[in-house]
Order: sequence, then C-alpha cells, then structure tokens
Amino acid sequence: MAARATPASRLARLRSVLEGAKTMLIVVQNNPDPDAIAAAAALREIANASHGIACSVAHTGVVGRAENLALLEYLRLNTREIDTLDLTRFDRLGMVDAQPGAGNVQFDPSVRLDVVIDHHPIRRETRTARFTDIRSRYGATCSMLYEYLAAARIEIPTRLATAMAYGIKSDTQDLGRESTRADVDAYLALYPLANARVLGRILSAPLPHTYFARLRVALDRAVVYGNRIVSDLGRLDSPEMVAEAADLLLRAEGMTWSMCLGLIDGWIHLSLRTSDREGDAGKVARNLGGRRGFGGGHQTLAAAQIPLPDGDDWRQARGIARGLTKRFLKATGGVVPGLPLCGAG
Ligand SMILES: [Mn+2]
Repeated sequence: MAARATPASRLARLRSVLEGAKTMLIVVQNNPDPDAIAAAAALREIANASHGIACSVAHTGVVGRAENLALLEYLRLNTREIDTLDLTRFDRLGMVDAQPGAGNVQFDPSVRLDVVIDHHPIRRETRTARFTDIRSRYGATCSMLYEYLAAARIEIPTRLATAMAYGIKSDTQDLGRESTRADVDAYLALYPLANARVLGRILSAPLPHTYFARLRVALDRAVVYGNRIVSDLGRLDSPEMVAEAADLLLRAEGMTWSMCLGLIDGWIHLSLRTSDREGDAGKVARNLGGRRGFGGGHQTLAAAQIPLPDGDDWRQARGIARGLTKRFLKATGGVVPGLPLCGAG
C-alpha cells in the first residue's frame, strides 16, 4: 500500500509522467461543462508552465450552452473535434473531469492514457492509465487541479482563476451540492484572483431564443408523480437542457427527485437529481443505463445514456422513455399516477 498521497507527492508523480514531452492532448467530456473546460485549461497551464508542453484540448459534441461558449471564448481555448485528430501524434494523452469508457466521453478505452484526473467514481478502464488521480468526494475537478497549481507554486492567471472559480461554482451549485472542505478552500483561494465582473458577465450571457422554446417544452411536459417530477424533452441537438431542466424542476415545491430525458443522435440522454439524503442518484442512473447504455454519477446528481436499438426512431424513443420513467418511479418509491406540473392544457 502506497503512502498517503499529498498535493506535493501527486504533483511529483504527475511531473514524472509529463517529463520529456513536447505535446499533449487533453480530452474532456462531450458537450463540456465549465468544470471540464476550466480543468483542461488548468492542466494545460501546469504542463505548459512547468514543462513547456504545447497542449490541445479535444472533445466531441457541440458546446451549446451560452455560458459555456462565453467561457471558452474568454479563455481563448480552441477546442478540437476528437474524431479529426491522430492521437499517435501527441506525446501525451490526458483526460480531465471524465474517464475512459464512461458514457459522457467518446474515447477508445483501449488507448492508454497518460494522465486521468477526475472526481467521478473510478472506472475499471481508468486503472490502465499511467497517472490517475480520482477523488469522487470532490465536488469539482477544478478543486483538484487547484491543489496541483498551488503545490507547483504556479501563479494562476486571472482568466484561469475566473474559469476555475466558475467551474467549482457551477458543479457544486455555489458550494451547496456535493462539495467538500477542499472545494470551499479552492474556491476561496481562486476567487480573489478572479475577475468578478467577467464572471458575472459569463453567468448572464445572452441566451438564444431557442433556449426559451426548449425550456417551455421542458415545463409543458413536466409531470408530477407524488414527490417526483419527470420531463421528456423530446428531440434535441445537445443534452445540456436535459441537465439544466433537471436542476430547475427539482426546485418545484415538494419534489425530492427529478428526471429529465431527451433524444440526441439516436441516444436517450437522461439526467437525475435528488435532494433525498437517503437516495442515491448514481445508483439509479447506473441501473437505468443498463447493460447496453451507460449510467453513473454522484449521490445527488447523475446521468445515463441509452442507445436506441434502431437508430434515431422517434416512436421507439417514446416507448423506451416511458419504460425508463416507470423504472425510475419504481426505484424511487413506487409508481403512482402523474399530474402535469403546469396544469392541463
Ligand atoms: Mn465536474
């Protein structure tokens, strides 16, 4: 059994893996969120400042959410589509805020990664990476990356500090969800280095009108089953509204669970939230993901992706969504009749 890891010992191990490289590709989840984007920028800073490594950041799927686009632009982070890249051309491969083989990242799990830093529960495929740091108690990957930057005594540029503070803030809902002392410490250290005005501007980035149309669908289709609420958003071009609607609907009075679904490119994307301390959203999501799909996450928030057997078939998707809703209800207290959240018609 290895000695207990400290920020300094983790940094030393990370450095030994980065040593000698000139280029690195940092892979993040599909449709990356602020924690993923800022964590990639932080790893890039460490690799660049300490080893002169030139880094590229790659993902699949569009970044649709206005706040996340504003963040990418502010960080001047040019992300690349992973399918267009020849992975063998990079000296090192890293992944942050995700793990190989997980449902939210398109990455051949047989390709050996050099660095994996994440705060989701550890996956079998991750163990083959040369350097892994998985701490599922942490609310944000940015909080972990902050410890590396501090241990390396790297002066954190304003843009990076702003992005990392936002990453922690958004993954933990202002430190109120799935956060630990380490998240609070990282946030308190980063905030004074951040540009609060820019942070405010990113948080209130202009929303495309289509956002409101999708939000209306989510509200119109929300059905209350006792203390649980479910909304099937139908066909979407990115899964971000599924997660956002799940957050919002959990706030409806009397609700302790929310589940939202959407159909994207032949896959049903599902987001789960709970405020029930006895509940385990990660476990429910794993079960809903089943053998053909993926599912997992934290105690209060989780997600699953389920492929449609016959591609992008809308009617089939509706049937599977109904089945998933039933299984969700069974897993969280039983099937009861549903009532529309916003009244009939
Ligand atoms: Mn995260």
